[in-house]
Amino acid sequence: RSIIILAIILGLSIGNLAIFTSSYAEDEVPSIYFSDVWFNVETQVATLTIENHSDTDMVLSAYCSPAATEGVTLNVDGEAVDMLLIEANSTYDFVENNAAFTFEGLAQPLEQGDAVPLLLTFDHADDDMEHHAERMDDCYPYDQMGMDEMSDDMDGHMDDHMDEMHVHQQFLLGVPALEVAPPEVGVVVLSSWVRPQAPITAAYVTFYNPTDEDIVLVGVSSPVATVGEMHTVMMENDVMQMRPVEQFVIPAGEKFELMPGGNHFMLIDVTDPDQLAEGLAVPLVLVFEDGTELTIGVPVLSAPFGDDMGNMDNMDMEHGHDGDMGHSE
Ligand SMILES: [Cu+2]
Repeated sequence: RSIIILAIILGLSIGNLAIFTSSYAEDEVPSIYFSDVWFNVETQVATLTIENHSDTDMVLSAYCSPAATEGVTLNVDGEAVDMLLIEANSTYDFVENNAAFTFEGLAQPLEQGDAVPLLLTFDHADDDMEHHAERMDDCYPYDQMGMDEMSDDMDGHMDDHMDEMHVHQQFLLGVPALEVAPPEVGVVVLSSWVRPQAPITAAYVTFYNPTDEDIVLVGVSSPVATVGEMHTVMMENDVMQMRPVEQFVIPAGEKFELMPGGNHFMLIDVTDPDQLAEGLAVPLVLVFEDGTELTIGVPVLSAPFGDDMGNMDNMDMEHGHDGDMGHSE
């Protein structure tokens, strides 16, 4: 958010700017979101479904992953394409359109139990093509990329495009490597992150339930930790305490946001701390009331994506902080 404010201040004085944002108002659901996100271990390609709920045609203009050291390639009908048009109020299903992402330069083929980050950048389709983000093969650290792109834009195109404002929307996805397509669960993952910590870490997911029935989550686990728990935070005798809960209810038609200082997933007894290094992603298995299990990928980050400056209020609530908050099992 600080970057956006900075960009607006710069924009007022310079008259031209590019804004990268992944954030949206607290209660709002973003106009673009994703489902069926997975990397097929057999074909070694990633597919997803993109829903554009805005009245604006959008272009998927850039895509990259720290795991793909030689870049991410987007193929449609076997042909490499640079951009993908996602029309206003439409859904683009990669499988139906014979589209797929290939991760070039992976250290080794992905297997079930792996997950990789994928950064997607969208522009308005009617923007000047010059302003569309460059292909970004060097993807990490994510926050610096936004800044570089912004300054490139201001240096390179300032004279040509005075008084224009271009809004780029960026989304950092986690892509789980799976043997079979993920099941339909009705719930959408809007964003997620897990802290680069061991032996105990916390994961935060923002869910959206577009259906007209509540969806109940009854369990969580991850191959990177021995135990997964769902926790809530409550005040007891003026002390913040985390307590395990049996379920999280994702209300019909609403967002349900896990966050530091609130509801969260706790991964206990991390088996391989190297897997929880910033810039990677880990799988998280969500178990729903009807027994359906959905594996998602969760990027490893020390702060939510798009929140580059962190949040001082949240810092005090960090797990492992030697303060007032403790576990009471
Ligand atoms: Cu906890």
